[in-house]
Amino acid sequence: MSASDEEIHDEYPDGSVRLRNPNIELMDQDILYHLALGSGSHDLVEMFGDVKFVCMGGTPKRMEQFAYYIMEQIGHKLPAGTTLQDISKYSYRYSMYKVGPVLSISHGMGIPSVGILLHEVIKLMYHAKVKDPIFFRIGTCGGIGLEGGTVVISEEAVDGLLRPYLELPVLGKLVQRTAKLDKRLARDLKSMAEPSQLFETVTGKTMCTYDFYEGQGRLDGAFCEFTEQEKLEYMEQVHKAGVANIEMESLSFAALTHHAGIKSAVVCVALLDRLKGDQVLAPHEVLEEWQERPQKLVARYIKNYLAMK
Ligand code: R2B
Ligand code: URA
Repeated sequence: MSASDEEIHDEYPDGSVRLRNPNIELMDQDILYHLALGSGSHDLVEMFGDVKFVCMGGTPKRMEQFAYYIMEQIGHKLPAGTTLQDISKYSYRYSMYKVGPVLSISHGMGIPSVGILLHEVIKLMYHAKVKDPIFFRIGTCGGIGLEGGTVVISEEAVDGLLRPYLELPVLGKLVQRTAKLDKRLARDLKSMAEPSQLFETVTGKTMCTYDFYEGQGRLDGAFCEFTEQEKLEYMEQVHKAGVANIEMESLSFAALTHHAGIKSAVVCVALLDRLKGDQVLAPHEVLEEWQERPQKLVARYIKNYLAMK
């Protein structure tokens, strides 16, 4: 199906998650291997039926911190005598925490890692009969012409050739999936950024690459076969095309959520300005505080949403 055909069949009217795979219904059970869950071994409706928000970020630690933070923000109380558990602990791949209607999951680094996770989390939503979930990626990035600490809300994801779709070889042919994010969600998130806040929040296109070093035009990898001048010309070129930041998951995140009919947004904090350098030089404590910024914005959105219910 081409990208334009896809737009026509965009929404599922009842809000259910679209699997687009007739095989799953016919299987006795579906093992979500990398989550250490299964439709036969777990009551997924009972465990996850009340989920509304799925928040993903790179590292297990950050997503555990986010789980505690959102718990405090939405005033969620765990059942007496229980503590927060990593539901996917025995996958030894990803970490997943559930705080009321919020799932907080680590996705690792790069398109392959987030892609595998998304297949399984989308199926999880389907098995759990969740309606209209909203997915967020809260992460880090390199800014282009932006100071470290600036928060970027993605309007659209593009690849290293500025193409707005994910391209994946399937059975020897290239399949293209539009990498669309929800415009309204991005706008609503932007409106959550208070002018009084001590950091800047901007919107722009996000360039998603397959590599942190050469793929992002860094001069400091183990290999570099271009000059600083060539790097800067490329950065200026993508900047002019509307790219505000560079990271490694948004293309798959946008493409797979859109394909499943799920609203999604990407909110990342810039760790450095790529026009000024390549190395992440900010001290550990500063990086820690910066990484809380996308969490704060998304938590505010979730809190507001729940307050209006
Ligand atoms: C941002 O940070 C990671 C690379 O350091 C990668 O996962 C990304 O998108
Ligand atoms: N993550 C990236 O992918 N690139 C950066 O420059 C910083 C964080």
